[in-house]
Amino acid sequence: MIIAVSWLAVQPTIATSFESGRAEFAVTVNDLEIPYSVFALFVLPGELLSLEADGSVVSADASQSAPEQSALGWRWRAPGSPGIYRLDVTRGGHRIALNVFVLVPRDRVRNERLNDYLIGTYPSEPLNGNPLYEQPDGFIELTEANADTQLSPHFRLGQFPSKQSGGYPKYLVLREQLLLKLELLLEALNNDGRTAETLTIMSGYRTPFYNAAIRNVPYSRHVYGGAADIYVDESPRDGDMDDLSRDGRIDYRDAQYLLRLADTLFRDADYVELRGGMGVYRRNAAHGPFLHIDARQLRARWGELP
Ligand SMILES: [Ca+2]
Ligand SMILES: [Ca+2]
Repeated sequence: MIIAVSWLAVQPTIATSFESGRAEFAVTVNDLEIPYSVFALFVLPGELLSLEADGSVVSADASQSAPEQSALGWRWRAPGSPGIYRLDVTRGGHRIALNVFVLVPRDRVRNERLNDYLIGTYPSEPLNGNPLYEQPDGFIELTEANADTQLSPHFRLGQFPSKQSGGYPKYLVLREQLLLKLELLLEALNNDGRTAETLTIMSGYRTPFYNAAIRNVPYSRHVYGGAADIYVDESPRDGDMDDLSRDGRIDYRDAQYLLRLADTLFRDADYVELRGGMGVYRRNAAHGPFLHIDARQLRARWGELP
């Protein structure tokens, strides 16, 4: 008994147990199933959303148009002005909060800038005619005031902007499928005994301007809001990857650990829509080891593979 007490006494601060943020039910928005208690949607001004939920859909703000229910499900027309709006989906005592970002339309970009923020120029034609590589229809406006807005249970808007210099407002593009992938991977990580509250987004969205400045290929998934370069930085929280592989070293093998975890997870037939690319990167002078992950719907693997 004495031994047990002293063993407890030397335990480091016990991390709070991970909560997945999964809701008691799911809502399907424009064919995308969302199983989380909070999630973001990115829509154009006046866009009509179709929601299927075994519950009620209500506007959190009475000044917004009210969702309408028909035999086909719920429909809601987004407001005409860019901003963040709230829809609540409720069932019994449970709720899914949808943070709806009404985008600033692309036609407001002038001379490669949106307000003063440098966007650059997108390729005029999508890659191989693939609609995933069409110029984005609009941009999320990021301000100091809305940077903490939750996009999903463990990710916030302020984690994703392009790493270029320049003040607020900033503008970015994100795809809901990327957020789903990141949440699922984070949950798998915690289920595998690596307690983490979020993934560190080393690079999320990149403007075409910034992407060209770092000499990346023009059709990078980052410029379409569908990719993130990630690492896990929880213990120690030192701006570098953690020893996920538990071999006493911080190197590309820790990114390989993440790749293996994601590979197993997204092999599941339920996640066929979330298929995509992954690349393992070694440490260099500019960054530590990391994993690139995207939702390009085609399987691709590169870098230092396991
Ligand atoms: Ca670390
Ligand atoms: Ca390691």
